[in-house]
Amino acid sequence: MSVSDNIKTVHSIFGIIVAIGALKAWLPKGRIKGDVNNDGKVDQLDIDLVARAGIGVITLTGDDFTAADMNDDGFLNSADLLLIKRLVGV
Ligand SMILES: [Ca+2]
Ligand SMILES: [Ca+2]
Repeated sequence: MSVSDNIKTVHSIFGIIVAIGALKAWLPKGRIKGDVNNDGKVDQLDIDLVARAGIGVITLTGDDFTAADMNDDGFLNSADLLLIKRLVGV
């Protein structure tokens, strides 16, 4: 592999990272990841919301969904519940 091939590889990897960054949903300024009910703190109430959304009892949309989707994979499930529980420390 030549130097120019290496540079091309680096460029394409960078391009993929930029593309992933563009697809990722970003929270508006001031909104905290995990703060699903938007009260300024991440606590048991937010854990309950993620748990209920994860089993389909409630539906989260927009920024609430983005705040709840702890691992940014576009789904709400037990992985997000685990991450928010870790964040809260329970
Ligand atoms: Ca909250
Ligand atoms: Ca998720």
